[in-house]
Amino acid sequence: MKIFKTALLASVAAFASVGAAQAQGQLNLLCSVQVEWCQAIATNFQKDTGITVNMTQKGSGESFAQLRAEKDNPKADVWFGGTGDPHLAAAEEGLSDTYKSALNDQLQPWALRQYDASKGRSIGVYSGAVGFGFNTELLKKKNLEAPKCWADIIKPAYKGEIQVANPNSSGTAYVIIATLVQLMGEQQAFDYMKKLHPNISAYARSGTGPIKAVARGETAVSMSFVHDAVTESNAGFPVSYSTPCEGTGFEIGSMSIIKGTRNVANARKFYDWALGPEAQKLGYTRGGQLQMPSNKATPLPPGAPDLTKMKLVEYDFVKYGQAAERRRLLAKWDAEIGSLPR
Ligand code: S7P
Repeated sequence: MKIFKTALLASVAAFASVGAAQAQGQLNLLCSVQVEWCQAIATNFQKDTGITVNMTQKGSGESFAQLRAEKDNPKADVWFGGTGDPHLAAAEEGLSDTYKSALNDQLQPWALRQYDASKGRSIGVYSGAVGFGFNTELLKKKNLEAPKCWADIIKPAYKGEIQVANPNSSGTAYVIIATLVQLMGEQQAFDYMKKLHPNISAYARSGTGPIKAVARGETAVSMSFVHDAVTESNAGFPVSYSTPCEGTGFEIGSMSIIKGTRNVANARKFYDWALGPEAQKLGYTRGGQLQMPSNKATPLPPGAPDLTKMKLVEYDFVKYGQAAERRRLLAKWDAEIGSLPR
């Protein structure tokens, strides 16, 4: 977890002379995208509005756990980013509040599906697909083919060569499990994960851990969001990606206002700002992130995976976002996969 007081950032110090005189209060932002993007939105929102942003960065699974723990005394005002399923579970558990932005009609239909599924307590801000990230140099050195299909990565040739996150702490890993269940059927998906287990060298804490391990050459293959593979490749690492030939799942990266926030007006201001076309460009232009933005007027970043060209499952966000379904699948994963000997 990283905590940032945006007022301390140099870029905001420059703004201080303009805006400090009309201080507009505070916003406590819980942010579940990569830290570069979190810092960019915190800095730019503060610059645009004069509202001081206190930003904490955590993955989606960990943010959800924090919100649950703080239910009676929430510290965060807005939760920005992270996979959609825990946002839906948070909505169902009464951890987030309803809000209808005037910008809803500028958004992609999938972003509004999240709004409808959460009964107005969450909205889609970006989307990204599940796939395989791989280190092209390491694969070559180990004489391994780049995986193309789910069927490939259970082959004995990949023994100990793959990393994925642990679904208890990672929203990304939960999306992967829900994808497999929807693609194969539940029992077949768990049988598949049992076959996959010997090929997994580590179940990482965060969803982006495995692709970073791929970039550093610590593992050959990751199960990840494929936009994160492009980010690593753009940073100069020998990383590429594929999306499974049988079809794959995707996230609706989401945003929610926290129930009981003491800064409701600032939370709503941030929510509207973050749905706007200019703010949505910051993920790529300032954060180097390559998700598909939810505002129709924001172009797909250059080189970003295009979900409209992929074979995607009909992801049932309502079912797999239900708190009870999430708990059930996680318990089953613990009992049948997480407990397997290593
Ligand atoms: O920003 C990259 C990204 O992959 O990280 C988000 C998410 O917080 C990952 O959380 P977990 O560590 O819980 O898996 C994704 O929504 C996003 O696309």
